[in-house]
Amino acid sequence: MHLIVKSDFDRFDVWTEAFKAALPRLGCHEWGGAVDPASIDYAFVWQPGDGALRRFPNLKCIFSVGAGVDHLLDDPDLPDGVPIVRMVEPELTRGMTEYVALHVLRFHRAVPELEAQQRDRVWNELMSPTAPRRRVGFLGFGVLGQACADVLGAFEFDLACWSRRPKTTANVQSFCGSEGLAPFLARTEILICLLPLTPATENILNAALFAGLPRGAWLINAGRGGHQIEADILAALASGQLAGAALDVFQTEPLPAAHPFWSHPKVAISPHIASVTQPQSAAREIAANIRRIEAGEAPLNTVDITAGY
Ligand code: NDP
Ligand code: OXD
Repeated sequence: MHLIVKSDFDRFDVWTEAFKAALPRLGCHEWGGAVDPASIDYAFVWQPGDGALRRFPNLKCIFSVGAGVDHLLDDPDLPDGVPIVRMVEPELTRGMTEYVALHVLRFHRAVPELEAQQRDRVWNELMSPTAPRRRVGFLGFGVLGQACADVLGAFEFDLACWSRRPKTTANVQSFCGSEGLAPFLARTEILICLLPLTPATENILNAALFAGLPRGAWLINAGRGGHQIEADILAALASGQLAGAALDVFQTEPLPAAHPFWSHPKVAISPHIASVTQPQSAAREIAANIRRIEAGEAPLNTVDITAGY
């Protein structure tokens, strides 16, 4: 069994070690190295490039390094009929819960304003409500959104979600479909985007959506830069419709040095590291899926190519 690896984030030797521990009989090959393409059974890739996976005629499965698969599905020349598995692994999920909890608490407890006051030596007793009176909403309520809701639920935030299909999670009000979006937005003070990037969700974070939020809402986007119209975020911050934004993803990455977000006092930037796939735990999940495939079973966490995620 042979796996070709193109990760971009971690060194090839880190992944080889992790795969060796998880599935010793799996041969690992570095992308771009000398290998017979016909010998490759599995691909583990991030942004392989258009048509690149077609070079491997005997692929049984493509594993995405990331949870998002837009980097694969935008290839017009993907091999036909090969299942794609997105990344679902416990440490990636944990990392996202940390990022989301950090920024929800930061906005909820007015940390940006308190830091500005400290800089100016201002003693102004800013009051925040407690969590049950803060309305937090998730755009996208899949693996990551649900794990974040579990963590925020421990504080008893008032939670809601918007997804394609209805959810029945305890203590999370469910909205779905286009008719559910307006009522979801109207009740959401802190909006968290954890959607996949698909034709249906591209540019969803736009002026019309911000206008549907209560005035002075906060935005957290850890989905994809393609979800956000950046000029609309800047306009909503200028008008006060948005009070602040925490952005981990951008239309262009790396964020260009001249972009106004860099120096914006109401924007917290991170360089697409809200959460990162961790080799040891990810290799265990991939090994489990390879064992399933080798036993004639369907892999878990496959992508619905028609839905785009
Ligand atoms: P899932 O596939 O588990 O969840 C996706 C959610 O989005 C589901 O609730 C789905 O609805 C909903 N959704 C999809 N399309 C629509 C639509 N048209 N209208 C309404 N809801 C929709 O994904 P994950 O939670 O694992 O990951 C989400 C995204 O997070 C990834 O695709 C990736 O882009 C991003 N990500 C970013 C990282 C970072 O570091 N910034 C790290 C990891 C992921 P339903 O439940 O009904 O299917
Ligand atoms: C992911 C990402 O999709 O890192 O996992 O963005």
